[in-house]
Amino acid sequence: LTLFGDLRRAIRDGGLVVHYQPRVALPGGRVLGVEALVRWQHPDRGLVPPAQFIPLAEQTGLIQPLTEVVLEQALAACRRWRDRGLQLTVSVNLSARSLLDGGLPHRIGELLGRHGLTADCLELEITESAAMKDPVRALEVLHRLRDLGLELSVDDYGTGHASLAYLTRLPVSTLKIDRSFVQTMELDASDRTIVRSTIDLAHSLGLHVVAEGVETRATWDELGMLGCDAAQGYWLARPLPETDLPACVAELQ
Ligand code: G
Ligand code: G
Ligand code: NA
Repeated sequence: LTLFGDLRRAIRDGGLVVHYQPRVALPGGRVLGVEALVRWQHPDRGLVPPAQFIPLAEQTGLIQPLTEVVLEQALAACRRWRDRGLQLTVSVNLSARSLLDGGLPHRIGELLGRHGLTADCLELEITESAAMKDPVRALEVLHRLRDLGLELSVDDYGTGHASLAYLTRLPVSTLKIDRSFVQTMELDASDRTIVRSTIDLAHSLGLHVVAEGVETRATWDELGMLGCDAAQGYWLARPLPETDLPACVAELQ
């Protein structure tokens, strides 16, 4: 209960910070964009990881104001990077509840306008399981987001339980392979097979494919050989504060 009150206050009073992890093109190493990942700097508990407060926010209705804070910070950062000549697309994670929020497309349109950004600056990441909570309603909201001109991606691919039939109906342009397969693909033949077939599946469906959780040079090289389009992971860059991004991008190119 006290965590709920603390989280509500953090959302209201600027206690949440957003870090950004580069998404890097294979094989060249160009930085295509960044994923926004929220962190909570708690006054007593220190840095609370999202796995501990996103579920709470979802259960209590705080996810809507939390998502707005993340979108606001991410678009403000995108604006400032652009003003310095850095063209980065920012990807924001949407939770299941946000997928059912019929007012979200309109509010995102307003936010983009207020920051003087076009829709191609923003991508939204959804999970299959979030969409499956209410597949019909989720499709409707996703189509309206797509109509705004946003890019949409399926996150944590391979861990959900959406049918391929439903997946092909989602108006997304990118599949992100869950890091549980990528991290172990050098050691585990079946994980390597899952990664390889997901890359092939994505390309057969005309989608881009991003591997998450690249922790070694060997994994990066292997993904390049398998034709993966882009990657994220600690081997490339950790999630970083906004102001560290320009130097990190310069180093990666
Ligand atoms: O950055 P980290 O590994 O701690 O993130 C853990 C989980 O929290 C990830 O699964 C990520 O998708 C989720 N997450 C991070 N930021 C956000 C956010 O702004 N909104 C939502 N809904 N989930 C987020
Ligand atoms: O899939 P999702 O967007 O929820 O995952 C993002 C989470 O993964 C974040 O918590 C981020 O900090 C974490 N992450 C990013 N790169 C790596 C990596 O290479 N290894 C591990 N273990 N976690 C990573
Ligand atoms: Na994500």
